[in-house]
Amino acid sequence: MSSPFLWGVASSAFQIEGALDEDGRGPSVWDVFSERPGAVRDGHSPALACDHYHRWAEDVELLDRLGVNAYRFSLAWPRVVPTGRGAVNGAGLDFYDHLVDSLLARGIAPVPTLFHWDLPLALEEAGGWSERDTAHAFAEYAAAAADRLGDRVDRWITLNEPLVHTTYGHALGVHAPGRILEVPEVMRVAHHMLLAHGLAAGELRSRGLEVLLTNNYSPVSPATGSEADTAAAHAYDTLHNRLFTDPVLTGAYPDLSAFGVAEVPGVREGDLKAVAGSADGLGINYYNPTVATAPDEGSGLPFGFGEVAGAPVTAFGWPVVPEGLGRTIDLLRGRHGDALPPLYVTENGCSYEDRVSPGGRIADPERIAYLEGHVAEVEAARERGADVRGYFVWTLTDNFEWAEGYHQRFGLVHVDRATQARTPKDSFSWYRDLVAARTASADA
Ligand code: GBH
Repeated sequence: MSSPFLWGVASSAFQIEGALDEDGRGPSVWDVFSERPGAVRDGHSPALACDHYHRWAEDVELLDRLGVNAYRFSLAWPRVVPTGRGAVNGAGLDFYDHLVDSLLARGIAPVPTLFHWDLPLALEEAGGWSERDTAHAFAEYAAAAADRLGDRVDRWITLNEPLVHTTYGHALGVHAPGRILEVPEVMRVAHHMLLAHGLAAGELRSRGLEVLLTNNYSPVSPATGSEADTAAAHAYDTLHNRLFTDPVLTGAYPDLSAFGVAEVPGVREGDLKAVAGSADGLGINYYNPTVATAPDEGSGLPFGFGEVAGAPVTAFGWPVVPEGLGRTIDLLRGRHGDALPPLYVTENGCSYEDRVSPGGRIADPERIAYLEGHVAEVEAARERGADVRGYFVWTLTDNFEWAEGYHQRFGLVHVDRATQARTPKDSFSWYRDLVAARTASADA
């Protein structure tokens, strides 16, 4: 019997857990970055987040009510290895151990991500992702996590969106660790993250486990047919859709000359071998497509951003274009053919302002329309022959949205910031019904 299509939701440790000082967790880059004045909108603190560390059983109940057969969450590296390298914190692993058991008892497949941006601070203080050692530390942490949970969890995601962590965290400085490096040094960070993925994949596979890498993808069009806009779109595509994908599928970096990089710094003999063929599946995080324009003068980037014409936007200002998800899947298939492993949509979702009605009901028709459109794209792509094996909504509960603090609400479940009360939105019932219908027809 082939395994069933995964219908799930996704979350990440730092965005929901809180309890930053409990049971031996060490500090992460986000703990300190979020305290920098101006780093997080209105100075919102991640200290409590959704208090999931204490309310996880209630959140698993919500998953049960939702009827999903998979849950993507992340392990906090600083809980498992508080100083990044060396001693493993058993109490940190206990938390995920209980979570996994509780999910399995309800027929929900746990899909853990090992790194969703919360690097142990001690590693950052030793140079972070600029240091090759960080990749080795990650592989050791992956091994420790797999040794504890691998008897019950067979599918693992190594990194979440290494591109966002690389660029937002090390080039733009708007995410932790808040560094602003020159382009070649940014590429060194990228390489060490890819190497980390490759080394961790080796550890996981040697234990008989399946390895996924999750990237954010965005299909891009030039604003006009001009040569300059076309070159800009090409550069954006290389960065977003190839930098963290081509080496994993083909063992080679794409041409980075648009970024003034002839050779990626830090690449040693054997590195690309460790990375080539290192994914049994690719995770796609898709939110919106991009329109590229020639860069503004002195921008330092080989592209600028245009408007996605005619599309409504979410509260975050992101255009809503479901077809972009189908386009993304087709782009990867067209580009990589037989080298493309099975695909999983590991994140898809949108933020909207609350509309709490007097009875306490939360109507979010825009979210339902967004998800409906994107699910239809996944199903149409499968009919065209794409091997897509899962779809995960970002996210279960409204949570700490990085530099936006609690301003962007992506949840199927509303969280009252003052009381932590969870209230399922209309989209929760809509998704529950969809999952029930799809899983029933799969059983038939
Ligand atoms: C993901 O990142 C993260 O994995 C997750 O932690 C986060 O909470 C979630 O998405 C929601 O943000 O400028 O209009 O072209 C998302 C990565 C990068 C997707 C920026 C949208 C640009 C929108 N995002 N991107 S736009």
